[in-house]
Amino acid sequence: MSYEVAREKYAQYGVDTEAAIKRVAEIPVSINCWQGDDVRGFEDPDRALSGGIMTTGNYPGRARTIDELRDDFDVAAKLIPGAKRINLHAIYLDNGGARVERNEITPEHFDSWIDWARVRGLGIDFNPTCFSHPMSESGLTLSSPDTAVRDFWVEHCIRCRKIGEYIGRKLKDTVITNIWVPDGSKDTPADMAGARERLKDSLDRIFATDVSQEYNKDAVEGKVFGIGAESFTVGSNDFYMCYAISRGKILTLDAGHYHPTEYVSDKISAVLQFLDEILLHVSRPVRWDSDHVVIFDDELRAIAREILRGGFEKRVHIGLDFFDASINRVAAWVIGTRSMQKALLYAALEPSALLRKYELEGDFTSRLALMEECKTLPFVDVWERYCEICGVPAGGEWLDEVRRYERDVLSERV
Ligand code: RNT
Ligand code: ZN
Repeated sequence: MSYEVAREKYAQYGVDTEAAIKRVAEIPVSINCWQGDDVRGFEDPDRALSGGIMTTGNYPGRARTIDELRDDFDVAAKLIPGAKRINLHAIYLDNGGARVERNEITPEHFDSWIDWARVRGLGIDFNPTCFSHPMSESGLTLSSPDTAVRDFWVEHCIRCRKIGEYIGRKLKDTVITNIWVPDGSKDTPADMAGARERLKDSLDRIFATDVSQEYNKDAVEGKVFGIGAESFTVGSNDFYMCYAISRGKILTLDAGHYHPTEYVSDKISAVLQFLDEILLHVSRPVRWDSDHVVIFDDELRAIAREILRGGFEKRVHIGLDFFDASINRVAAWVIGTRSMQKALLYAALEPSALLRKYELEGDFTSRLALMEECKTLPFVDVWERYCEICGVPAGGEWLDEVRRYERDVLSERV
């Protein structure tokens, strides 16, 4: 059998393929629900996406209801190996058809998600939605000079933390509630300090409410720019890095939120010297923060490698963040998440101990030689074995399932 041959080959470098599979199968990947419906949610799906982020494309079959989104997710999840969580945004509430304002959402609006997740053994993560709303139209939310606007979003975020806690308690799990706000400006601001002071103050107010850390952990996500907010981002990387360190919060690193020559893979081991935990938003920026579907590329492999080399699985939470409306959305979920899983397995199969030994000995020739040899080891056979153990299709035949679903279900959505 080809797997046995592969196992032998890896063993020659001191790598135990069975152990690698086991290790990776236990690392949860939080799948972003918003890939399924172009970040619309169910509060008011007709409302345009705003906040400087954008989906492009109009591939048919977008999920329009909570049931459709869940059905689509189920189809995708059956084709993805490994431990899964679902990452929800506040706008994905189950409002039973009634209009519920963001400063009025309650934990009960997520009861049906909890029941749904429980039977599937899925963990849930959560996010306040501080965009796509009249109160965010100015481009500023938590940093707005308008007290009413600020108060509105502070209340929303506090409620979201409580919802996170409620979900965690119900599922006997820890939810990560991640705050990202779109605040910034198209043109050069006159008072950056003022906006940042207001953001800091709003965040402090949000976190002043006591929420059980056992069931909910807070994360904060910065970025570099957004569409229509090219000149200034209030919650920049520096802002949130300092905020997270000084307040003991989880820092979220989104792969699309840095200058094009900066890499999240390089940041992981840096920030973990000072922070207990981080959350990743694994994404694929193409020329800008375009949120393309994640693929098995160099940076994805580097991110996974950095997590596994350091043994940081418990300290680095992996979340995905992409939204592509130009291809089959279920396939997008499968491609993106399988790619993440591939990268994790690929990283787990690295002969890290040997590489480190060469490095410490100053034998950079052997280090480079081994790194290059590893690239062509029979990874596919181990990957197929992993998929087989997880009971999901090993190769491209997963697409047949998605195509069948597209033909029978998605194409009927008009
Ligand atoms: C935006 C941030 C944020 C969003 C999601 C929808 O630039 O990356 O994480 O993509 O919350
Ligand atoms: Zn993100």
